Amino acid sequence: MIRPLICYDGPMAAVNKRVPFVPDPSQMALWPEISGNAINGLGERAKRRPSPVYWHEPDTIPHGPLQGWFAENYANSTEVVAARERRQAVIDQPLPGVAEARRDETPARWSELVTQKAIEFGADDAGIARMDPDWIFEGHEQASWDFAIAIAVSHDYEALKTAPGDRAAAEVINQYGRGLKAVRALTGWIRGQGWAAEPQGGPNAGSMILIPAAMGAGLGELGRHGSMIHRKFGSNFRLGVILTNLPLVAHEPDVFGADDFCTNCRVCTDACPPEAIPETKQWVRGTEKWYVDFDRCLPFFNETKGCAICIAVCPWSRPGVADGLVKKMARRRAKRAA
Ligand code: B12
Ligand code: SF4
Ligand code: SF4
Repeated sequence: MIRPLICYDGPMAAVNKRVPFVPDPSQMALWPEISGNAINGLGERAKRRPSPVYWHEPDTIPHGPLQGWFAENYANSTEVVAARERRQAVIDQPLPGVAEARRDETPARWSELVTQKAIEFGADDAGIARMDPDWIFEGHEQASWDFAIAIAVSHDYEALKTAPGDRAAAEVINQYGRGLKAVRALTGWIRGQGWAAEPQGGPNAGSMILIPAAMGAGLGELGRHGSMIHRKFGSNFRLGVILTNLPLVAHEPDVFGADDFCTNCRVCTDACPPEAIPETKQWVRGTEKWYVDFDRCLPFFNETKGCAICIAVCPWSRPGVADGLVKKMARRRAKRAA
């Protein structure tokens, strides 16, 4: 029996999952010997930093040639190409140097100012985490940063729910552009106050993994689909980060019940055409967490201009739903505690 797809009426809703996805042989001819799951540390119980797996310099990673295949497959849509050009214009804007340091504010006041500025510069939400060097990819060097400011920008749901396809792909790139604009403007503002700052946030992986920083900054929880769930935007958002030594006060993680909800929901698992989303948490580099099977996801992702079905079908993503689910999960916690 095919399970119904809840909260989703995009084109893949009609896909019969009994017809297995068969990747394009021209893509698979570039597939390396090593599994991406092995690079990610699937099954490893000891803690270690993440290894670069995708969206790095192509000649430094085994799956690098597949990034070229993705780019060729991506270039046949005018909507997508135009969105990429707009995003590149943001990346090409130079950043200012670091001015003389202002020391007239308290860390609490700087924290208020940076979160206000992030919103003024176009972010939809922002939070602060104490920097953890374990978020830096293996083999990457980074200065010693004290804080990671994480920002979220939501996608337009009407565009995202058409995933996979050109409209959703262009929307993802547009939001990368908006996120980068906010990240770069805030980086410039912090440098203008006299403190070092560096932008992170795509479209390539950069030097760090963004999700644990954003979780630490209170932007949400990790969902079964391997992306984060925010209490307002659900899974329907992108992340950016600013690393800085500006003295700040870190926020608390925001645990509102998304992880708990995922335990009894399998909408993304059922909707993923290559069946890349396992039913249970897995051990990965010393943490038991939700995990997406890289070797299953990537071929479909590459052939569908970035897929995104899993974040589109997630019940938390539909506008107006997340608030009610937050309340429902709070009631469930209260009942369990009674
Ligand atoms: C490489 C990459 C991919 C690769 C491979 C991902 C993978 N899981 O192996 C591919 C191309 C398949 C991919 C697909 C997608 N991606 Co992607 N991806 C990245 C990128 C650039 C690096 C992540 C990475 O190297 N993962 C490999 C290893 C580290 O994965 P992992 O161990 O399973 O860890 C994952 C999570 O568990 C979490 N994480 C890492 N360490 C830890 C530690 C702890 C304690 C916890 C709890 C979690 C956690 O982050 C990892 C995210 O992949 C990040 C941006 C960044 N710099 O972080 C975006 C990013 C994770 N992707 C994102 C998204 C949205 C997607 C897609 C939905 C595509 C789309 N069109 O938007 C799909 C989702 C499917 C999936 N597989 O996750 C967003 C997530 C936003 C959100 N709401 O959380 C990010 C943050 C980009 C951004 N700037 O917003 N992605
Ligand atoms: S992005 Fe990957 S994990 Fe998500 S639905 Fe598509 S193939 Fe599945
Ligand atoms: S679709 Fe369901 S299981 Fe998947 S991430 Fe969203 S809430 Fe969790």
